[in-house]
Amino acid sequence: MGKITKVLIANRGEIALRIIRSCKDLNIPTVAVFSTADKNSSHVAFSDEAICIGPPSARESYLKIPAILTAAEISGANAIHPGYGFLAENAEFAKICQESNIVFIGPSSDIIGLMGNKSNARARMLKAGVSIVPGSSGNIEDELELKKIVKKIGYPIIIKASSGGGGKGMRVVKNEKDLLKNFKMAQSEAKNAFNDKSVYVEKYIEEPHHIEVQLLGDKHGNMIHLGERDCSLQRKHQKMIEESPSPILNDEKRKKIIAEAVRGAKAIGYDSAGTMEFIVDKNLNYYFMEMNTRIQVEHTVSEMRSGIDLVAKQIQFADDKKLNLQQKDVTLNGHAIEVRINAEDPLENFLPSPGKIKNMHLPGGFGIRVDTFIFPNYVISPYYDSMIAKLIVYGETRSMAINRLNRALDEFWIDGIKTNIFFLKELVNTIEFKKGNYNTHFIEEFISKR
Ligand code: MV4
Repeated sequence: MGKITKVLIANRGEIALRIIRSCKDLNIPTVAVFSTADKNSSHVAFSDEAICIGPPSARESYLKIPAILTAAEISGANAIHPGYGFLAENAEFAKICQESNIVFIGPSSDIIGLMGNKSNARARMLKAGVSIVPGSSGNIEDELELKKIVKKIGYPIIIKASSGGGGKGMRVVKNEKDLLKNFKMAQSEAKNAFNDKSVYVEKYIEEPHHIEVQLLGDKHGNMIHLGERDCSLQRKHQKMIEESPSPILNDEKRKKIIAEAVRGAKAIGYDSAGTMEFIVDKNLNYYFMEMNTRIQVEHTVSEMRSGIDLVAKQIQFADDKKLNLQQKDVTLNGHAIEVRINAEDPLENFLPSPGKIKNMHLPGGFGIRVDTFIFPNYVISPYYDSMIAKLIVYGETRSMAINRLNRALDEFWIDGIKTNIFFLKELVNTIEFKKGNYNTHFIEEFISKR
């Protein structure tokens, strides 16, 4: 029991620190890896050991598999947590870890590979009895097949890259005259971006909600869920606000979506923390879209409602430990909302705003959690993602959570760089947000009207 003796964190920023904290709670020593741009970063300061793995460019550091494996070998780490982004959903990396006798903290390489191909994931979920968006039963090979499918489901349709996901390489087609042109463009974009030209087709759902279910499975066949999150408030496929429970679901629909998510994950023997993503239309018809096989940015929302440390569970399950709770032991309390604080300028089309933080103040008090790696005099690097903090609030009710979110945003100040804090304040005080009356297009509409 307990083969994991030291964890290497193959990531940076807030999630690296988040993972270090759970390791400390579990009494597991940690090894940070860092690029030269991150030598003064919090994850380096708060890990037990730290190893420089390369220059600033992610390709030459956080994405460089040989450098990371060498760091594991030098430090004697026998497990790697990939966080999110970078190598988190790289099936090849998970496989190499396995072959090197290093525990990859996540699901097996095979599962990452299966769910990483969005068209195969669809087919697998259909087989498991999960409702999927009407569309092609696999990749679309030629124009004849394309026309047959479109005739069956009708316009509008969306063409997606099989190796894509998270919004990359998608094209919406509204009528016949644009069909072939878009099909060819989607194929060549997919080839360029993912080195795989395969695409598939779905009925395009207008004004949808993006609702996802948090799952937790161990290697002994046990699986629980921690409810859903509504992640519809996003801009250019970057989520900005996530909340749980979803303001649009009634208890009956919620139960059904969650039951399908659990069924789908059980069907593939899923054995880590994972998320089933659904798209939900105005009439609350819901369809499976993708499965994320990593810990997500917004996992904290579910932690806030359940009191369960998802990262600790991930580590324990990778270490073969059994889930020590049943679904009936999980209570999902009240309402939680997360907002992402980014170093960017909402008045300049959200242009990244790296630079030195002169001074800052973080909010606190009852019902507030801030996950961040920043501190006064820290220099935000231009090389990485612009997300610098997550603010998560809890309230007994949605309106209490929104009040508390306002209180916390008022206390949150960062001097020296531009951030989206004022934009978030405007957004959470719109009538639409307060009513829970929004969909995936809301932020773009809000921007064009302000
Ligand atoms: C869709 C969709 C409508 N219908 N699929 C966006 C993220 C990725 N997980 C899939 N996404 C979507 N898939 C069907 N069948 C709408 C989106 C979508 C979107 C699409 C185009 C432009 C902006 C969008 C914003 C949010 C969601």
